[in-house]
Amino acid sequence: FLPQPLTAAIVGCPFSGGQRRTGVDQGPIRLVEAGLVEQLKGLGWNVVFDGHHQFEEYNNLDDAPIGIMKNPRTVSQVNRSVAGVVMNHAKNGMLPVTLGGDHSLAMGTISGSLAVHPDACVIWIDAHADINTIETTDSGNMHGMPLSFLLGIGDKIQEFDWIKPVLKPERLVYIGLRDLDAGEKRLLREHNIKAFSMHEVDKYGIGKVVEMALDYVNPKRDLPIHLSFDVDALDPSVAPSTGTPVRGGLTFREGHYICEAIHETGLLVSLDLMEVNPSLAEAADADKTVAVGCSLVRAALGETLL
Ligand code: B3U
Ligand code: MN
Ligand code: MN
Repeated sequence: FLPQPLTAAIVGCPFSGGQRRTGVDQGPIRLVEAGLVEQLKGLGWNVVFDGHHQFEEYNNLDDAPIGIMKNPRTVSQVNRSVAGVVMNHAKNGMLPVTLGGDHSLAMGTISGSLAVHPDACVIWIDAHADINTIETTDSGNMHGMPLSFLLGIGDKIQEFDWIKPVLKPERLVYIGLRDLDAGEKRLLREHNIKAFSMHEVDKYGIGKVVEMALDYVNPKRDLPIHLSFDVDALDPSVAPSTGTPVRGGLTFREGHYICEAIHETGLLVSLDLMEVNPSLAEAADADKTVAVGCSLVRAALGETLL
């Protein structure tokens, strides 16, 4: 789906308004400082660094909660802008690599990439399902909600009118889940959404799980793929510096295997790496999390072990 020569557009999104903890806005800055742009060039990609988007015009919105959703107007407007940026890169034949920032940003990245690749499937790697609606959310944090907007599930909220329900439930698959709210479990069942939790990773092994996930969402291996990788899918021993770590996660190799296997399909058109928060841990743990973030992106863009 991508023209040669292959070009990646790195979109820095230092945005933290979809959750409570500061510092996740430093994620993209640290990933780029660690040399991600050069590393991808080293793999043979042309790389356009699109800068760190500041979203200044949305910093001082009058933004009272809607229901218990926090910063709703800011989250909405930031994502509207991200959607435009990602869409333009995709239209220009590039592979957008969006660096978060919190995972509410997927409202924008997926809206943008599916505007250009309407039959793309979404592979969502996360400890969490991020599918809460205004009715089900307990925290009000919008990084736990992006998929409900993209799927068009839950009460319509005027402030988010611009988000079209571009994602069909049968085009979404999860890997790595292990911390779902009761309401989210119900939504997955009601909408028949395919998920491979850590239980299935343990049972079948990561190789089989990725194959089953692709068989479900991309049976003929002919649809574009948007990969949305929340670094908290990894075990906290591997990626400690993230806002909501949950024990029992993917190993270093399991996380990389997912990225490598998706690269091998040749179908990847858009990638998110989200929730790297370098301020939450000792410096060494932050460095470790930034380094693993860079290496996941390299694996998804073709780095091999041999
Ligand atoms: N499901 C919970 C917790 C959560 C979701 N995403 C993260 N945490 N990172 C919620 O707040 O919606
Ligand atoms: Mn997430
Ligand atoms: Mn998560």
